[in-house]
Amino acid sequence: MFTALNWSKWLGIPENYADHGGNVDHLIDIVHWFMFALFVGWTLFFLFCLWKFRASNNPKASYHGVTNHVSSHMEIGVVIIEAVLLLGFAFPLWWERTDQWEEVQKTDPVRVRVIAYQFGFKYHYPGEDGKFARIDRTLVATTGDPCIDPDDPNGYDDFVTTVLKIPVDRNAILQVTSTDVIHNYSIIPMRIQQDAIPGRDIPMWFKPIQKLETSVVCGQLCGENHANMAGLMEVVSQNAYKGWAAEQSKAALEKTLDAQKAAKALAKK
Ligand SMILES: [Cu+2]
Repeated sequence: MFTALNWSKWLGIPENYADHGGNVDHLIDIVHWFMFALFVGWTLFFLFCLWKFRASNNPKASYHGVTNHVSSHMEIGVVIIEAVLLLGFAFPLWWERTDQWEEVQKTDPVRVRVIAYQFGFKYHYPGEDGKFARIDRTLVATTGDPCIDPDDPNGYDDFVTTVLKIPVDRNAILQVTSTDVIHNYSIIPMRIQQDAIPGRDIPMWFKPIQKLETSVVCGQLCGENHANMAGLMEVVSQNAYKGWAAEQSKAALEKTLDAQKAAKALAKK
């Protein structure tokens, strides 16, 4: 019944593009049905009180107050419904998500580090070898610096972009961090967000189910330009992603090797 009426559309919730997003929307729908029922119920009760206790009918104040237990029973009913929401929907949804963590690792997910900063996002990809460089936070040169250790061979083919590009129908694990204050990395069409905390890499994961070009935003008030802290995200076909990532990785590797050659030549002189 809930899905048939599709309240998410009614509520103006943007379209979902993630594998797990339907469950999130379902919960939002149920919570809104419940709030709607409460709103109607309390409004009727309020109107009933206005009518029943009107001055013309009750010229003398009663000092006994309510003598029946109807309102207590209603309160208990509300508590029960809230418990069902929490135990029957919210917790299982959370369980399902956290339980998946081990499984997601085995599915060859795309891994990207997300570096939030005042005021934007940068993305660090591990390159063709699939291995991230060692991260050394003491190397931070500018705000948003991914802090890649230049001496780590695993990082020779790592590349950094300003747009998040990931393939469709494949799990994505984003390791979210920040170089300055606390931000929040939020992708609304993917029904996911994660705080970006300096000094920590916190994973968030999802699986896009459709190609899409959308914006990502900062969901945590982080400074005077917070309102403009938005970036771009592209979900492309698996082939398009493969080609693009290989190209970026190759270019990064060539650049690193050229720089090393130049440094060696300079050292010889
Ligand atoms: Cu921010």
